[in-house]
This record gives sequence, C-alpha cells and structure tokens, in this order.
Amino acid sequence: MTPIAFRMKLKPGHVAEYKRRHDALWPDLAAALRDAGIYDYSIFLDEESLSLFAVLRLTENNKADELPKLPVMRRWWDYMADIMDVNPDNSPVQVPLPSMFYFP
Ligand code: RM4
Repeated sequence: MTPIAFRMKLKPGHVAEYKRRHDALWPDLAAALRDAGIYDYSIFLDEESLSLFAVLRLTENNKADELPKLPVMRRWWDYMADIMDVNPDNSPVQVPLPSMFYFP
C-alpha cells in the first residue's frame, strides 16, 4: 500500500527524551502495531517547529482503527502525554498530511 502520513507535535525541550523512548519502544506495543497491519513506520522531526512527521504503510486488511481501543496503545499514549501535544484523552494531536508526490 502507498504510505500515509500525519503530523504530531513535540513539546519544547524533549527531543532527546522522545528519541530515547522510541529507541526503547515497548515490545508489546511493537507487536500491537504489527498485528494492526502497520509496517515501514518512520517518524521524522522538524527541529525548527518541533513537528513530528509520521510516515507508515498499512496492510490491505489492517485493523489500525482498532488500535486506540487497545490497553497497550492507551498506556503508551499516557506515557507520551508529558512530552507531546495531546487531546483530552491523551491520544496525540494528529494532523493528516495529504500525499503530494510518490516515487515508488
Ligand atoms: C508516537 C505516538 C504514536 C505512536 C508512536 C509509536 O509518539 O504515540 O501514536 O504510534 O509513538
């Protein structure tokens, strides 16, 4: 499937901590992402704006819509809420990014 992308936002002063937490991604979260059909998932940082650009692919019959219901996803979002812009339920504020170019 073609990649999809969205933008999130890091709070100031937490670049190293954001990287550290993702370098140590919980194995049960990695398994949940994989089981939901997510693969080839990257997050890039714009150091100037602190925007985080997530790019990922989804398998054809993915269950990504069900991820927010999983306790491990909720635990991760609670854990990340101190260093990212989040919604009232601690899910990250995500802005979809429409594709403008694709060179497979
Ligand atoms: C991000 C954010 C996303 C999650 C990744 C692994 O910081 O919490 O929702 O998919 O981590």
